[in-house]
Amino acid sequence: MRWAVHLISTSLLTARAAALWPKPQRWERGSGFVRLAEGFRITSSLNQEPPDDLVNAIERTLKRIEHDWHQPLQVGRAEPDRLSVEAAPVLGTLQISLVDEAEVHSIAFETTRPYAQQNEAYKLTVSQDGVAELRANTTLGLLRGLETFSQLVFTLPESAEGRRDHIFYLRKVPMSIEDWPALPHRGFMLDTARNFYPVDAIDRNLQAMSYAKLNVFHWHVVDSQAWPLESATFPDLARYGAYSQDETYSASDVRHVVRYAASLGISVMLELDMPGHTASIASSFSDYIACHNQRPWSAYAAEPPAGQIKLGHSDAREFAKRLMHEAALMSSSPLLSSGGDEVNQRCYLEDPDTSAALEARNVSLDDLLGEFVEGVHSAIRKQGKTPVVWEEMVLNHELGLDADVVVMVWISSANVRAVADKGHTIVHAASDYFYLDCGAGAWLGNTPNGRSWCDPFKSWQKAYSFDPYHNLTKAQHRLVLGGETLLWSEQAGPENLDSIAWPRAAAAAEVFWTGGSLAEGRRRLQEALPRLHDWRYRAVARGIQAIPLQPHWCALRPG
Ligand code: CP6
Repeated sequence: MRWAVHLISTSLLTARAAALWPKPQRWERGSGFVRLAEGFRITSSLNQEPPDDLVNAIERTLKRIEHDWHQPLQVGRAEPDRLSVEAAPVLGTLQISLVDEAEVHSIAFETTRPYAQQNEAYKLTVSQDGVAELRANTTLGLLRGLETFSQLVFTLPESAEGRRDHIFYLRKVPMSIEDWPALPHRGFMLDTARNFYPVDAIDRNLQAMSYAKLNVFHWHVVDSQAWPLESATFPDLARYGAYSQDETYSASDVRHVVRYAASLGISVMLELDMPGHTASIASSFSDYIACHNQRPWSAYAAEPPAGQIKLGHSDAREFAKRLMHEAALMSSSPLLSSGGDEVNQRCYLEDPDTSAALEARNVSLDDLLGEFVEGVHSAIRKQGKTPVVWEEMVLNHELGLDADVVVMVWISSANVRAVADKGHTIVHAASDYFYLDCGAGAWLGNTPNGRSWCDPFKSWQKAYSFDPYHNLTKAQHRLVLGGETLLWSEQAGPENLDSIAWPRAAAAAEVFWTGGSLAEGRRRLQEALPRLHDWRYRAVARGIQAIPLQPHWCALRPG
């Protein structure tokens, strides 16, 4: 009897793959397993003291292994065979090393480099002779490898005799992983202006991002409804523009977020969306804002309240440049966004200041807009950063922006080609794949049938089916920098952040890490589901209220 059980459970153990998310580029697997030694350690074989943030990452990984308490997805309620795991070879250490020790930098420093100089690649091997090895070119690569290692560890359920002592084990050994991201920009955009998110919610989201190897926190921090960002240069902005004085981000809050993100290998890309989406500036600097609160709002803005920075107003221009300068000093990403979406023409044409400037100088509205954007971008470049804009800045206006300006394509994935044809670097942010909800559409129900154009609810499968190179020529592939999942917050806040974002945002994370397309067969939906289901359980164990993808025990795969 015991013999029969042994056979069945061994086949269970070996039949089911180890689950990693995102999937590594190269992943060779054996069919054995190893048990973690009681005193399992992660050791550095660097000749020098590892940077503090790497030491912290190692300690976090060890804690995570103990706390995940993760059992593999199982068919029915059958248990893996405890005896065979107990008898498996023991893994005593994970040894980490850098390929070249000439330049050892903190993880935080690595996240601030231009993308061409960022390196997240790593190699991880687990043998049955007691040692696992993790090697990378950078501490950032080591961090990614530590995340991978933590996802390889499973915990044996309590035995039939009710024994609850921990046994941690790795399956599919010997294993060799060689991994690197297909694309350098893998982001999550959070809008903290429509509803406020306390810093602890942002921290939690950063953690979830790191579990999926996302590396950019795109912080859409202010908008027309509220200005929660405290500025040292213009303190009145948040004093009068925030929802309340309890709902602001102080300089030290921002420093905390930037530092915490950096420790997780995430850079913070701030966005100060302008000149549209800026009505909240009118609470403190009303002279700088055109068409503030003008009605009907739908004639003057994409969503209420209306208000845009006056393009021809020299003080307003100087104000915008100084703000952007301050944002550059606060943030860590090599990129900084000046927004530029949904600029409303009528707002400007009916504004006395702007129309006077147009007439006096005999220039077009796009001329003024171009001067405004150039001014703001020069402030960004002076700090060594690259400007980012929403697609309208190159598709709907003739501004003559430099080719190095990064363009976020959001209105439709169909617009990617037009942006590439203009030679701009692209970040995918298409509402038809990567919007977690439909922003103002979800709030105002802005069509006669009550639906917005980006309905319906998009499943994780929808994001997963995206091909980053769709409709681009081979020569244009180099223009694709990456992509983001976006959470607009007209109908989101800390209460539903986890459940609206996770695990859906992890699907996009794998698209941009692993690359390829469903058509090519590099990624497959059927193969992905059990791995993503597994990732979701780990996320829950780690404190993220991610929603289920299927029934707990369902062993069926679609198709
Ligand atoms: N706010 C800002 C928004 C949106 C954008 N910018 C938005 C537009 C359409 C949809 C969802 C969100 N709410 N500042 C567009 C980039 Cl469907």
